Amino acid sequence: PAQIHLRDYTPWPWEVTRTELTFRLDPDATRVTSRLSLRPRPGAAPAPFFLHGEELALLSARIDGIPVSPSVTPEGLTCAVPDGPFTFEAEVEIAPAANTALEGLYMSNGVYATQCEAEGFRRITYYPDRPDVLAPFDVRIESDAPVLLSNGNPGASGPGWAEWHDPWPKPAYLFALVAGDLRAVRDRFTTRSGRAVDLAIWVRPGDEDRCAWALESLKASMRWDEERYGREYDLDIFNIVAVDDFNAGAMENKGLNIFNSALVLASPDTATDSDYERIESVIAHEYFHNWTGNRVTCRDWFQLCLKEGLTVFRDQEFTKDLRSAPVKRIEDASLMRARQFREDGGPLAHPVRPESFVEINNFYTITVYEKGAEVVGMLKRLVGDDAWRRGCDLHFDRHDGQAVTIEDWLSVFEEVTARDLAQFKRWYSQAGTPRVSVSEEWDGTHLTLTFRQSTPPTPGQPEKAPLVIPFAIGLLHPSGAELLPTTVIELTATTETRRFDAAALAAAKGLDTARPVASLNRDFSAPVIVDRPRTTEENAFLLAHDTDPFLRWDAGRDLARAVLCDRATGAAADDGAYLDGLAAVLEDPALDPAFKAQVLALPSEDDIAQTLADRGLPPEPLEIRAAGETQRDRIAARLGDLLARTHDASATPGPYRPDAASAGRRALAGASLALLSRRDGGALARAEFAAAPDMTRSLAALSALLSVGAGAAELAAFEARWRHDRLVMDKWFALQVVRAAPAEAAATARRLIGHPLFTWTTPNRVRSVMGSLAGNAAGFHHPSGAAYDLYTEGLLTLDARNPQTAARLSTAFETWRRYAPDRQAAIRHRLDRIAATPGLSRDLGEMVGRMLG
Ligand code: BAL
Ligand code: ZN
Repeated sequence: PAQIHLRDYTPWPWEVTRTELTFRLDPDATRVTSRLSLRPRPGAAPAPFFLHGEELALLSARIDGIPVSPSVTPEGLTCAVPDGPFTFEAEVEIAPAANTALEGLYMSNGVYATQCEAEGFRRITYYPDRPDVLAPFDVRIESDAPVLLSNGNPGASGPGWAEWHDPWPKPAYLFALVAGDLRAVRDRFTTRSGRAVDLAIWVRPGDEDRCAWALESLKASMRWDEERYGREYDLDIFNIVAVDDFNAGAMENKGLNIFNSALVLASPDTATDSDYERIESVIAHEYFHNWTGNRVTCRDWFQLCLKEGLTVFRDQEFTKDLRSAPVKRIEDASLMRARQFREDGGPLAHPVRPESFVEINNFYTITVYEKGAEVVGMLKRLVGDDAWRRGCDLHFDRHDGQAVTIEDWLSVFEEVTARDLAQFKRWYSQAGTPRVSVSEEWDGTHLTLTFRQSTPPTPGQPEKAPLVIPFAIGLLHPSGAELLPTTVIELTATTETRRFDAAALAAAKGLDTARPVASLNRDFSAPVIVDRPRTTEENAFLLAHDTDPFLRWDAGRDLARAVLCDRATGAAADDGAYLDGLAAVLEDPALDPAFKAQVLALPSEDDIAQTLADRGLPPEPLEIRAAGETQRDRIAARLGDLLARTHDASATPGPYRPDAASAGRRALAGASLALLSRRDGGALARAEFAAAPDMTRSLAALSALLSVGAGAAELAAFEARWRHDRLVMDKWFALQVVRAAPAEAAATARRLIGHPLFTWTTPNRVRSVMGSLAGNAAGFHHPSGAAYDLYTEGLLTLDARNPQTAARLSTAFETWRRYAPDRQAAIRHRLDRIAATPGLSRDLGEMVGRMLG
């Protein structure tokens, strides 16, 4: 299949001044009539008139009302057209019920729904399906379904039909249509300029009582975007629809967001604290796209990070404002290290703005989204809050209604700051995680820090140039006092040196002169690996004294990582400082329970595997699992009484409330319970499960039980109670696989695939088994190879139905080269088998090809 390159971009030679669509809905034979008003783009070079179209049956076509016979291929149609303005009309037939790929128009539980980003619209009708072609849309839907929705504002309607008009020009990827038997939960929002907006969340009958949180989150998002960015909503109505079958989390279609139901529906009985937090942030993310993505969109798909990195950054800011900023920063940094560094260091590494692709769906990645957000965060740090806001205002003013590039985005900041961002732009074009190694020299009064940056080669990019790295540091006196408060150093050259007069800094505080401890990359100010191994003493000191919460957590994490790596490699492990540090954190009444819960969690098995691989030691997943188990036993044995007190003190009596403070207490109670279960065989967890007042505590107790090999009766009781509830059952499927012992993980997953409620057609259910199997590292990599086989079979089964989700899940194999030769050979064998399968999708084919390199 062909590679598409950024360098080949050319604008489309025509403009669409209006798009009119009529849908006559039918599960097996939907008729779509389109009427496009077109005119040549001024100055465009002559080119054949081509419209994208895939899996469409073309029934008729007309130009200016006269029938024509376009030449049709599997990718689209071409046709001779007049030199001046003209109309192109087509009638096509499509079959939504047979669409299991969930791209274009499909059906989920009898409801018609669409997913057009990135290139799904071409499965609906013939169209210039590219983000730089924008048009106002008029849509008419004919169907006996009781609810008929599309983008924009509602127009006329009658029995069996409804019209919608979207005045804001948009690309086809933002088109949406929904039709079915749905119920609305409604509210209203008045914008700061006084415009009344109707809000509605549309759900399946029976789900109405699970919409309150999403509505609250939506109103909070609308208010926040007005206050923080001066951005108001711009239509009379904002609709959100929940559907069960959805490839991703949600989609920001103009005025008609479509969500995976798992990211809308919440009640205390059925959703956990993490679900509540995630719903809040995804509702915000999709809403924020109304300006960053919809009003200002991307010129081409290489610019995806323009809208995604920026919108993730905005949703992160929103969560920080509503909840705990330090805890959110720890969560985001953990995700970067656990998942993005892994992508950036493996065969799938690509720049935040890729330069070529085969299938754009394969580039909705953690690099584009989360590293893209980190790059935006660094830009804000470098230009400062004031210039940041002025630059954003200028971006919105200048580019409203346009499809633009990263160059356009950066140029507004160059303009408001008179700063040259050419070197900064390398963050968008250069893949790989930079390393900053730091060496120290102490002469008795001055501390000299030398920073050396380097970025390892990545596929297609053997050479790397230095980046602009905003590196936040602080200095601490050995007494624990802060000598140098957080200071951002801009690293631009390969090697840079900074000298600090520690004696003067100490004297100013009335302290004696002593070698300070450096606190590096505070607040995770840059998404880099800091190469400056800290001693156990330094980590213990920073965990106890740093003023930067991220660094405190990071120091604790380093202590745990060192102990686990030692255990996993058979070296003598000394966990004294780690256990003392944990005890001090738990005892500290000034610390936020959510922060304590973060410190109490061990690094993931993947984190340890990556750390060992970085040291040139092939990781052994079973040894890593055993190291974690031993360490948890030791924490429970040594801190058991403190954990029991922590657990009891974290109780949240009274009705469930999803606020951050209550959720933090439940997180700490849950983490303590899991460790306490190692002492009491699950007695306390069993009691808590029986009395659990909400899903957060029910699931925490069940998880604790399964972790110690108990919980069979509770698992059965959970299933009996929740069998009818697809979202809760996803948790039931997932937990068993995640918590399965290594030798049993594949068999557990295989058994669940045979469960009557398992289906390959609902991505959430597939992820709950397959994704969870990949997440159980010791089970996935068990030497029997049983999980590799099951996973390979699963990917192939799924690929025949849903290539996009199959391709995403295939990333479970991306780390294969970090393992010992026998395991590498075992995984390679499975990748080869997938690659050799006839009829493999373009999506999965590209991913496997890149992994095999
Ligand atoms: N645009 C795809 C879904 C999202 O990132 O919001
Ligand atoms: Zn997004």
